[in-house]
Amino acid sequence: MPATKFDKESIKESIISKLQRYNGRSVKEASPQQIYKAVASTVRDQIMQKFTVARDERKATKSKRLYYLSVEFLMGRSMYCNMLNLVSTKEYREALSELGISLDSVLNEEPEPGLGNGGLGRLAACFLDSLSSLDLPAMGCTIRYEYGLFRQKIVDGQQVELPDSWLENGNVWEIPVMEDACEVHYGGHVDIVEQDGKQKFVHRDYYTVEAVPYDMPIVGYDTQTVNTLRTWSARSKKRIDLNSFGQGKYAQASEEIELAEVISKVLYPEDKHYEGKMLRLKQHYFFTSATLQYIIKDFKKLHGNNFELLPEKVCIHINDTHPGLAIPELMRILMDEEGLGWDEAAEITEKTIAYTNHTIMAEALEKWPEAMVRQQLPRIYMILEELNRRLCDKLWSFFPGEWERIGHMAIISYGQVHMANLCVAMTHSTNGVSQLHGDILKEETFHDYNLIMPEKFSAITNGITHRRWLMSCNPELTSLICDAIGTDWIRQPEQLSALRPFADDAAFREKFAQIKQHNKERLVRLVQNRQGITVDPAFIFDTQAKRLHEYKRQILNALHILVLYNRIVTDESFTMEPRVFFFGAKASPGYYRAKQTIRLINALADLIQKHPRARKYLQVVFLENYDVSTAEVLIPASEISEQLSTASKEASGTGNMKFMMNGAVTIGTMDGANVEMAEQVGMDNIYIFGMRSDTVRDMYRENTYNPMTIYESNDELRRALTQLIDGTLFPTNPAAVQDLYHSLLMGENGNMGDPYFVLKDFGSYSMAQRRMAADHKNPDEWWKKAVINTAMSGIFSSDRTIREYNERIWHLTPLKR
Ligand code: 26Q
Repeated sequence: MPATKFDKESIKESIISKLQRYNGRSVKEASPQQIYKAVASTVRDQIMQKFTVARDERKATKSKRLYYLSVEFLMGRSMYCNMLNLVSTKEYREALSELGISLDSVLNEEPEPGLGNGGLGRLAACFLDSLSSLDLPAMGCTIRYEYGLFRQKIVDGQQVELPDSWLENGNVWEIPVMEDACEVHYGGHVDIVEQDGKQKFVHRDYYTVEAVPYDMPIVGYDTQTVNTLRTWSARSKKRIDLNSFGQGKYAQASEEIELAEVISKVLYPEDKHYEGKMLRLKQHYFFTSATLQYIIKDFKKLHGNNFELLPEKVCIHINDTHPGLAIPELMRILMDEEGLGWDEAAEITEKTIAYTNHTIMAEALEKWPEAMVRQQLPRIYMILEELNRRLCDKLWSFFPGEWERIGHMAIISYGQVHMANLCVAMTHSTNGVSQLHGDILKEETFHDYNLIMPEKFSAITNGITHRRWLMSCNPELTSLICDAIGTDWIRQPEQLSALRPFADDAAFREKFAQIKQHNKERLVRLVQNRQGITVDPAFIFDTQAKRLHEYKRQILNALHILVLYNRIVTDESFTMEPRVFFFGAKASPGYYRAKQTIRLINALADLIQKHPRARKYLQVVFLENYDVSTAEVLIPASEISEQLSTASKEASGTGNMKFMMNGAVTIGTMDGANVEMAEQVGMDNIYIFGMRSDTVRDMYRENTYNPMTIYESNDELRRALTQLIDGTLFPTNPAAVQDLYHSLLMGENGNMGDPYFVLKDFGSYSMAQRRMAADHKNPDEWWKKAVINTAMSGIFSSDRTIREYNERIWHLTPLKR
């Protein structure tokens, strides 16, 4: 079949004809949603043409394929990035404009799939974009949550959560694949029976949930490769039948249906906080088991039963421990369904699966009560037990008699299944997400494993797709860059460094600053339309946008703003360049201190707004419902990027890279990827403050830190802290954030106060702010820094990250272009 063209005229025809056929409307009569759907399905037609070619190519060449398993994929909207990757933005823009439709208004009709909480989920999405753009065969696998991350509203200064029903109007980008539906089994018991002189394990009396896959195409930039994001939806095998209705069994049948379908109902909103919830365990097993069954089915189609070939033809990457049940599930399929022996199955499993760790925070480590796993997944539990027995035997030979050490390294100990230990012990690769994080994994988190299997450990620094986070969200800067250095950087983002000499070019800096101004005006319009808040685009735009967490220290920023406020209010001679502080952050609904921090930021915004002199110099804006689409407007408009985590706590950070790429200058700690950003731009072009990671770790060990000594010696800080509870911020309810206040000063249950060293780092932060404010007064120097930040951001493209994963771990061969 000859390929259909997608030039301007055929795009117009397609849109008109779809509106006619689906809606019986002309362009003029159609609703914005109808127009969105007609445009989106035109883009989809264009993608599908490539999709079939790519699928046939993979089948014909029997190329190795990566399966990237992640409980979150925070994709953001698809339409514009798809047009961009199809190299067709110009054609669509013109076609729509000739039909009298504005592209931007069409783009805003797309609901954002919020199938993730934060960094880990967004990283998975960036990886898919890079995999396709580098022609590497891959499939992303996850859960098709009916409700993604909650939508955030701010009511009376406080966060309120609303459901996110993103599928309400359907999803143009997905296709159900009924022939790949499969069953996932829970509960019941395992019988051991003899068959042909061999032991067989038979799972009985289980209950079944059906897994139905929906595939979403992932186009690469100007390539033939189209990969897939596969999302699994849970369905009951039971259908309501009219007989049961007649027999009065209707209620029971519908209860059973609901029980099954609840598995893919909603994304858990806890970011880095583990709780042993049974439904969550079922979710993890649900998509992992369905994916593994599909992997083996596809493998057998291409390669028959030659399972030694599996590690050569398949790699399974698990994004943190959440899909770690892939390990016993692969063992189960290979042994119970394909008849392999234990040793063979274990060897294949280890060679096929690789693992990335994303956090060292103790409260995020995934552990499951042993009894829960035994009851819900009896066969998986048996395999885990045997894996643990053999592992402990091996550990004993390294550490004879050291029970405690072995207990710490075991898969099952102290009544719990330790997913991180399972992943390190049973995969061939464990990697961290920045150099510093990789070192901490080796020296602390997995210290003893590193002693006996050092070859497994590596660090590959995270990255972001420059297609979404520069080309799509900042088109003006993109054309300025192309005018200056050509277009090679689009395929080889490290070549952005060719821009560096332009930092000394006054005319270039002028244009760079002008583009920032336009992006600031775009954000001003968004804030005005969405929240009715007026922002002056002449102010400096300073942003901290990320999940709300104590270790990320939004409160350090807030306390500093309060100190600035006090200087303005008490000293009539004090002036500063006017600055607006943007915050974007969702708090987990059950995380009390995080919610109090949101309350504090909003109270601070009010306090400043009410003071006639303060509001000339300061403004605080809390952006409601920070999501990918908001980030795409906020980041290009920001001049200062706040990256304040307590050193050692932020494994990498990826928001930091997005700001850098868009020419914001960072103020931050030596944590995560900030360290490598500082290496790239040099200390003159970043504002580094605070304790270093090793000092933080020493302080925890010594356990002698006392925030009260700082409280007593720093007058400005003490005053700001006092204002949290003396009615300055909350005149009618002075105790509103009392718990937060106490957490900064007093320890509890034997823990020290201020566990994230907010007071300890305050002085240093404040000095860095002073230096930055002084430097900003010199525009030539400032814009030079900004340009250098963009120029040196190329190595933080996820294309570089994916190339490294591929060279060191996956060894995939690119498909032919
Ligand atoms: C685990 C078990 C049970 C319940 C919840 C969880 C859970 C959920 C989410 C554990 C961790 C997360 C999220 C982790 C995360 O987003 N980590 C971030 O990963 C980014 C990509 O590597 C890094 O850049 C960030 O530094 C890191 O915080």
